[in-house]
Amino acid sequence: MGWTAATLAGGCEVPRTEVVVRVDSEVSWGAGREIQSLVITVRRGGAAGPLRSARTTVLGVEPGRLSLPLSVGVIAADDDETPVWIEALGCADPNGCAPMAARVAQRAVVRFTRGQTQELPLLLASACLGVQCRSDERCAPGTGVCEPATRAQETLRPIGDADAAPGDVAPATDRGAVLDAVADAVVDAVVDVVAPVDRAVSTDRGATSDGSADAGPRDVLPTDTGPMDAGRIDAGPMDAGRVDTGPMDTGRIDTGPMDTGPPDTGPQCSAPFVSCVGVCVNVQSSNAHCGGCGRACAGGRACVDGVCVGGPAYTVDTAAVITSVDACAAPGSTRILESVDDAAEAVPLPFTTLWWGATLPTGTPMAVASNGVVHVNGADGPFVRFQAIPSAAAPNGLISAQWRDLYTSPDGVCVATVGAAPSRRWVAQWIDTGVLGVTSSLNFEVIVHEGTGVIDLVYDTMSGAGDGSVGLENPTGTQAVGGCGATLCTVRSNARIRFTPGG
Ligand SMILES: [Ca+2]
Ligand SMILES: [Ca+2]
Repeated sequence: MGWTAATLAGGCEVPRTEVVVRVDSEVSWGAGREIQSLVITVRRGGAAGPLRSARTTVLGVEPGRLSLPLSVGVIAADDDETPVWIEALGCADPNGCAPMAARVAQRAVVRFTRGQTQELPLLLASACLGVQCRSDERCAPGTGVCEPATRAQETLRPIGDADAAPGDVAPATDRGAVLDAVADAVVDAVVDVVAPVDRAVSTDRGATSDGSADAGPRDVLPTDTGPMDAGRIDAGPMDAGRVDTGPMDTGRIDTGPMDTGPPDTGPQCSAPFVSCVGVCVNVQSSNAHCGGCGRACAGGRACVDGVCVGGPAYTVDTAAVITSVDACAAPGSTRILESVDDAAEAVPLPFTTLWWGATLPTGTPMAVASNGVVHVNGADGPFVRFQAIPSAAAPNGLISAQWRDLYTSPDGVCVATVGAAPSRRWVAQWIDTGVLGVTSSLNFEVIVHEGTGVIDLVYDTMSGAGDGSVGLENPTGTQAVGGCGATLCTVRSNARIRFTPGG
């Protein structure tokens, strides 16, 4: 830390090899909001590499909390050849969270460019809410699809090169939050230097007065003296959002005409960004605020040009009264997947129904998997242990009751068709299924209704259940509808979830 502090105080004229991580969020943040804390972890090399730093930051506009966007400098260590793995978790808990419990996460694996300071945007995108990517994957902010975290390299760009701005990402004009940091001091530095009461504006001033070594010409522009706020215009909507978010702004000298607008009632955002619960949100593309604040796209539909499209939406009802079916005792029942780990067996659907807006014809193979999921139009064979939904990675088109690494008991899974046409139900019932490595007994069933496309998930005893993927994934893996307010959750015993098409 001594070295770091000296650098900050004295300024350093030597070009640094550095990545400035700029964490921002489309999801509402702050006390009582969807994201209450941020966990930033930096590792050397990759997801399994040595830990450089990990720090939880409480978010909010109140004293003692920090605002977004938040920038963290990561300086190359002795060897700048080794990439760094960076993870930002948005947590519902103010005390931080584990990756599996994060409301939204973003990751990057990037390489340094020697002698250059580059900015890395890490956006906690609304499209990524509830999306669980692997630790070596990032969530594409526009689509919510998991992809290799190394793709983040394409989003890096040199700081100070305004023309390089792709337009949707704000340049780092607010260098005040950009901190020197070495090795384990990385995130510590954020907390040490950005004092809790410092917020956007005062932080910017700090940078100027610090004479921060690498502050380019744009950095020394006074923040708010010009009527047009010219020094910040190219900072993009998310930067604009920082200007007027809280009480610290009252000390600003805001005499320009552009500042006579709504006084401190929320961020001033440039179209198509709109201030929703204190954050500038692109209402043309935000799934949580589509066409206006709070207008969420249901059922895995996507926000395109301010309208929810895709679908069809499924209505999710967790209060439906659904009677479980004893599939093992039903006439014509078959028992499959006895005492297996990662396997699937395809069973033909005995009737026609609907599936994501299309007809699912009689005879469609329903691949029942030991890992608590049915792959619609799937095949026999080994089966993937776990994936978040949606994920464009195969398999796609899933009814996920409790998808995780399970193994079946000697009782296996019973499959049966009950009732009479045109109201038959196809049932797959897992009996006393175990979670690998956990004392557990999971009993649950998937029920597909004839004709209507209604799908029920019915749970009996779920002893030892942990988080699993729960919900429906569409046939291309681009959309999912979660069964428990999310697509990843721990299901309680006796829960009922009904998915009805066309919600
Ligand atoms: Ca398994
Ligand atoms: Ca998939």
